[in-house]
Amino acid sequence: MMDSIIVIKSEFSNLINDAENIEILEEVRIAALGKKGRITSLMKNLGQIEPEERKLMGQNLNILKQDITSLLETKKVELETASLNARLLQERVDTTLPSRPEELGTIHPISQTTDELISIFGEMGFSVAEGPNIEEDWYNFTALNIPVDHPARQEHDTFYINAEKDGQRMVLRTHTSPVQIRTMQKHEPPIRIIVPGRTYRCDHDATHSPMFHQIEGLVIDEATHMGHLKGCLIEMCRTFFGIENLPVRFRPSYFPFTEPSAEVDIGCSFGDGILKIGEGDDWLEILGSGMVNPRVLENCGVDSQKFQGFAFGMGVERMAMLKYGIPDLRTFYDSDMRWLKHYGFQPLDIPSLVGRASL
Ligand code: 2NL
Repeated sequence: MMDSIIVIKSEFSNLINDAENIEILEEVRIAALGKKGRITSLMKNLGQIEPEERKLMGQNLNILKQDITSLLETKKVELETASLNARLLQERVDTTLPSRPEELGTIHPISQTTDELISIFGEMGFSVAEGPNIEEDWYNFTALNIPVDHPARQEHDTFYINAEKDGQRMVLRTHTSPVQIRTMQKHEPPIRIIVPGRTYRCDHDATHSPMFHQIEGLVIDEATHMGHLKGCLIEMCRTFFGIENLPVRFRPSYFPFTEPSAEVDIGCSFGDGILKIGEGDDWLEILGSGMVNPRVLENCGVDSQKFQGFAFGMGVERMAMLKYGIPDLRTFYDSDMRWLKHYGFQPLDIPSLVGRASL
């Protein structure tokens, strides 16, 4: 019996010694000390041996169990340390490696141009107002003195929505003016806001997109007059295009919501089919404007005997195309990465404002 204990000890010692990993070591433990393990079985069988041998045998088996347990424990720590060291070696971070190249996006010319115009008007004391893209007919047309039979109200110009509010069909706003109407209803003059945003018209060809962007402006106060309109828009044109003496011309026009109305042109040349802004004796239309029609003021609950003001509107795509030489309107909405790389901007790059004394 004692012989077999010595053999068992040496067998398991060798197995423990040779175990290459934790899994093999666990198998060895089960073979020795598991429920049906060799040492466990011997201990279970103690009762069947002669009482005079049993005591000594019991003591020796206990010592064997302790020895094997302690060998297993030592080997386990050794294997765990080795495997941790191997992992640490393998997963070591090489901080000298160059970083992987990251594709950086750019600011879309529409966002850039909108931000530039907001900055320019912001300096003049305007705040930004926004409103819903889906509008009630009253805010988009009626309040603006656009008659029921006006061509703009026709199905082929306006997207009518399959929804009604107070018996009125809803529309996708055809201009950002409804936001000015809402502002006048809500706030007492003085008002000085610009309204950038998406607008929609049922029109799609080389020079029209069913969705496009506008910036409109509205100033209402007790003594606002045409001189303020002219000064404000001349300043905006010259700052936006970065040309100090840019010729700006006001040409009589008509809008139902303004009286009098004026279209604003800037000086340019078209020689050899190439457009140059700020030189030559041609003119280029860039925005519409006028003194707010008193009917519109009254529609919004503003006392037209006490208050008057001016308004204007421009297309952001058109302003961007003229300033940045983008030839085709449709490319704005293609999400073509090469186009965005070429025409896009880096954050905080607002060229028309760089170098101005006040910034
Ligand atoms: C254009 C012309 C314009 C307005 C927009 C406006 C808004 C209110 C009252 C009066 Cl609430 N007017 N907006 C006025 C004149 C012209 O836009 O050609 N836009 C691209």
